[in-house]
Amino acid sequence: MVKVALITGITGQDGSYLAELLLSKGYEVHGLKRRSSLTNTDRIDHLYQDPHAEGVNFFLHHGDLTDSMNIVQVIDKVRPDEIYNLGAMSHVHVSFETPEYTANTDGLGTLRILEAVRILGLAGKTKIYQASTSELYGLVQEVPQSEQTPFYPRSPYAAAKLYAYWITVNYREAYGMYACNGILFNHESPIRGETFVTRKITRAASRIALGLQDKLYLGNLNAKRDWGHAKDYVEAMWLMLQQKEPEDFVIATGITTEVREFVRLSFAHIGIDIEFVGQKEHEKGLVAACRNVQHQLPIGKEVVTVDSAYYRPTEVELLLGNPSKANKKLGWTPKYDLKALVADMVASDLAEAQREAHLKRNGYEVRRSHPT
Ligand code: NDP
Ligand code: GDR
Repeated sequence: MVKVALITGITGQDGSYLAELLLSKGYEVHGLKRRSSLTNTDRIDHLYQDPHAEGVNFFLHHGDLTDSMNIVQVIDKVRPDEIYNLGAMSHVHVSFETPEYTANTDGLGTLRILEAVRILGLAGKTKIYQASTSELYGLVQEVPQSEQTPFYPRSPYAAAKLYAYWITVNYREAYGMYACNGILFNHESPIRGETFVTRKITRAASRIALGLQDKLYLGNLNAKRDWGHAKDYVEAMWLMLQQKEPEDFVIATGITTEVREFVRLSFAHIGIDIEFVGQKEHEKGLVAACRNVQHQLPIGKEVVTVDSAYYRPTEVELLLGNPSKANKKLGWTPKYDLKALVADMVASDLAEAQREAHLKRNGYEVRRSHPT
């Protein structure tokens, strides 16, 4: 029997890698896609199949997590064996500007999925994965953070995800549903959104090295994150739905790194050594050495500047996960370390910057959005 999966957030970073993984395992994959005025399917275009062809096993459905009737209809039509609820307004800083929308999508959206499965009588059939987050830990209560560490959310995003976490636990306990939370720490990749800090850094370092950009503006350089690779993390999502009993799991590498260090590693990978001088909002990153770089940068040039516009009203300073339970029960360990992650992201962003530089040299204007 072919297994059927429904992925919300299929057009996002994790949705794309998870869809690839499930297709490689022989699943029929369905995805919820938002209507947008410009195409939002760049990350999954390589998976597209002509619906008129024989043996199609990849399908997209228009929908939105804020629309209960739509969710009920899609789940009724697909009747999935597994639902991966990855759809969310996932940017922590933006959630301070759109708190109500974030609560509706990230919090109530999860309820809509659970309730749809229940009222459609699929509670005994459909397994549900909820994309929970290390942001739940927020203000440090304990390090490293495990499944037992108390939560203290520090943003509208984290507060919405806290509701989603507990409603998932509640539906599991109240209705015996196979529903579980993956408490995933930060995971990145070459297709990470350009406004998350890692991708903003690898993209800017590549463009600065090729003379396409002058400077990189960042917020809090002291924050520490436990960064892994999204490819490893979608494996863990799948494993969580293949167990006998539904349980919640922390997924992390067990190593934490400062934002400042991620900057250093990314530039160094390209051949630019950075020296940080000054403190807090006056801190700057200056070129200390420049090797094998196409666009030679003068020593002492300021390439990183702190801009307090990127500070958050409340910050999560330190995340460090303890993945022992996932190591033991799921047999999960990450294949990528931070160095390999940086190498993968920089290689991809350098290639993109080279394409951009080539077009520019030949007189073509490259219209790109400028991430903040
Ligand atoms: P992305 O921001 O890359 O993708 C989010 C996805 O959700 C996109 O497909 C987006 O659609 C979709 N979406 C947003 N709002 C709605 C809505 N109202 N209805 C339906 N779909 C919607 O996130 P990631 O892939 O990085 O993360 C996946 C999930 O995991 C998210 O829930 C995130 O909060 C959570 N998470 C992520 C971590 C990480 O480090 N990446 C760590 C822990 C948890 P569109 O493309 O149209 O914008
Ligand atoms: P995060 O990721 O908030 O951890 O949420 P992000 O990459 O946005 O920030 C990480 C840390 O870097 C600091 N920072 C900056 N962040 C951004 N975006 N832009 C900047 O210029 C900048 N300068 C410094 C931030 O203050 C923060 O401390 C991600 C998302 O994927 C969530 O959906 C997910 O739940 C968590 O990871 C785990």
